Amino acid sequence: MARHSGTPTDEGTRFSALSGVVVVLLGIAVAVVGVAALMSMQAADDARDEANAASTPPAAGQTLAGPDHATDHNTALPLASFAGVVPENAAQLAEAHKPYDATLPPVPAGDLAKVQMTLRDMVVEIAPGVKYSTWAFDGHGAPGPVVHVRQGQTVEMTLKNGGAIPHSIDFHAARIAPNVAFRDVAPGESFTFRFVAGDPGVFMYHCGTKPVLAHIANGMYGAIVVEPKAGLPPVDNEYVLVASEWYLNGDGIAKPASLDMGKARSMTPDWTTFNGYANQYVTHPLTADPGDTTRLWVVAAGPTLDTNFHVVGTIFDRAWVNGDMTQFQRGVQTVAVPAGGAAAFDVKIDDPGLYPFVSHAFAHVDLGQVGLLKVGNPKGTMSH
Ligand SMILES: [Cu+2]
Repeated sequence: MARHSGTPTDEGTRFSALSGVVVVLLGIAVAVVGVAALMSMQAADDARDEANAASTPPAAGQTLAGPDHATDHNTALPLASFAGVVPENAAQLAEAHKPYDATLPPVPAGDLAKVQMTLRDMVVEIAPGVKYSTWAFDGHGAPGPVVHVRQGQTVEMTLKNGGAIPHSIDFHAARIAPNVAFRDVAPGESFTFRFVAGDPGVFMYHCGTKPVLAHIANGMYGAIVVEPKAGLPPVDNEYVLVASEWYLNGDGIAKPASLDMGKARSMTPDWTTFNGYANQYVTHPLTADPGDTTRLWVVAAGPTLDTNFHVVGTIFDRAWVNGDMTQFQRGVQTVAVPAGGAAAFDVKIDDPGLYPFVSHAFAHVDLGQVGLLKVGNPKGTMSH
């Protein structure tokens, strides 16, 4: 930054005193010196003003003009991606991360299944060292808790809003007037409604408050499994996987990121995940014994993108496509699970090994929607 040799007032005083003594003797010469001094003062002032302008951010609503400055409303700018941006110690952080428990919880006894969730605004990690400010069902981060009931049970849902703005909960497993049951719950309030889980399957639940895109993108989603009354073929392990994507307005490393609505609208996520955290079941695999049949309940929460579910190294023995529990397909390799939809899969695996489960739309794998089913206790790693 340019600096004055003195303040404008000092400079002016000195000039006046000097000119008073020598004006008669030097006449024009002094006038030339004086003009030069004034010009240099003016140049220094201009330089200072320019430096100040460059270092001062524009006021709200004001834009910087000129070819070297982008305006703050230039929607033609490309969206900055933070895909794969993690701190240097990401590997240790991934190890230290406690994975979301994918195990299907048991069905509660009796005819009434009481579910209580308190919505909280909280910061969670969505990838190693990557923090995000979520709106979280039941203080879980994303997804919310898995609800597991039996067909015919009544679900009594109580949503308490501990957050800063209104929220709601929409169960895809319910046949109910949404304007009544899925209504907005104001901050500090609690709301209870009931529905009969009459249709078996696996369903999404989510906040339905407008704009729904923002509420789902901020982590307000989860899975409900409605076990058919007649039961299903017995299996050895059951896991729930909720696929979703995250749209970040920063890398989330130095400070938590929050939603970039422009990216959410243009469907360009920074991370895609199973159960809310990139690659968590690569570092902490789901497990099975050789010969086990494992059931995977998969929900695609979106908010917008589908999941093309595939398990590498095997073929689905049973695939309840679209969560239709009245029939299953056999010998299927990949099943599209639409955003807002779900499906269930059985895989019987005899050979010990590491079996990746992925969205086979491989950009999803690159962004973190991949995990491992570890069968037996094999050595080595799997590159997916
Ligand atoms: Cu909400």
